[in-house]
Amino acid sequence: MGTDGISQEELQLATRNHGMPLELLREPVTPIGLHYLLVHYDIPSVDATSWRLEVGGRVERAMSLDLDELRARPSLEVAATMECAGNGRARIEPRVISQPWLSEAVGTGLWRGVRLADLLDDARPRDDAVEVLFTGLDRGIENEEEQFFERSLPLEEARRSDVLLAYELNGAPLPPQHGFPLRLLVPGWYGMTNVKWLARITLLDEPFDGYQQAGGYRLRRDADDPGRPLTRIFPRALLVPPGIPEFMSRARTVDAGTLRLVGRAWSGHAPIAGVEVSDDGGSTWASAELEPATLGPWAWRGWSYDWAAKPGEHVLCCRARDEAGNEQPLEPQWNLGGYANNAVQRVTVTVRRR
Ligand SMILES: Nc1nc2c(c(=O)[nH]1)N[C@H]1C(S)=C(S)[C@@H](COP(=O)(O)O)O[C@H]1N2
Ligand SMILES: [Mo]
Repeated sequence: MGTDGISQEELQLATRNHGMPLELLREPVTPIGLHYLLVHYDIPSVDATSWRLEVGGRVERAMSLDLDELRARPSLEVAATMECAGNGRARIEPRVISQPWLSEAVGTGLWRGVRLADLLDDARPRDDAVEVLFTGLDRGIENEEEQFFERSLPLEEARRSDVLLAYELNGAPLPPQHGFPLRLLVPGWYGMTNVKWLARITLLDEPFDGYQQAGGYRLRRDADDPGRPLTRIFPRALLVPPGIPEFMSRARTVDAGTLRLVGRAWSGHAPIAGVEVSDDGGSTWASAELEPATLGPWAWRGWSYDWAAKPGEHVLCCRARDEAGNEQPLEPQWNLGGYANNAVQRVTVTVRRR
């Protein structure tokens, strides 16, 4: 990362929006309060008794549901790893100014709610409906445009059987910061897809071209490039930083001997096919052992590797590849928004003699 100090604006974003402390990678499910957080505008104040979800647009039967009516419907729980599309941005050069994530914008939750597909079946989309727009209650100004936070999904994707309107996280009502009383959950897609504080679902007969779809969250070379939209999460592996940290640098110190390195790996494109570990900054690699996918297909996979830690300085790295053939690059790739940087993690470790 560049050595320039970060700007006041980046600091403001970084203190409002926190990452998951990497030691929490030890937990298969991220405790509430330690899941990463990203809020573009303000956390809205929501009165649960007057709140309603409106479903309309290109449907035969518009609907309006309160929280009790939603909770009375059949529900299911999905374990999903969520990651911000901007994760890794602070390691891209030249620097891209926005939320300066290093690699901690991730977490795994047990999300419970109703199937979006069931609700859509009841609302009966018209033949000309092509997209579903999700509108949150939070309002702000971005790119000089006043807006509610809203994003769309192709109708086909919205009808996937694991796409939820979630009202619980880890067995408790959604906390205010994660979208109380209701949020969208699209397992496998980058974080911005999962619209929080959901108020309205609108079936559209043409693609949505609002800011969060047409301006933000696209891989663009420059300001003239319309770019490609970000959708599914590219693979990443992270390791629990071993040993103890130095306060300022967070460089690690461990004792010589056999040390079990553990971490987790995920991809929104396909199941994880393998994880490799390097102790020399990425010159040589060895395979880690994958744990079974006990949390289901949308949650990260645990992995471990028994490292023969020899005295000296080492740079530990890990990298994942998925069954679709996506593999983490060694170096970041620049793009205008600083998105989807899944270059391998590097952890500096000093091994001391016992
Ligand atoms: N209404 C609304 N939904 C939103 C956002 C937002 O600012 N407003 N941020 C999005 C982004 S960019 C991310 S990465 C995820 C973060 O979800 P979390 O804060 O619950 O981890 O929520 C998404 N949903
Ligand atoms: Mo995000």
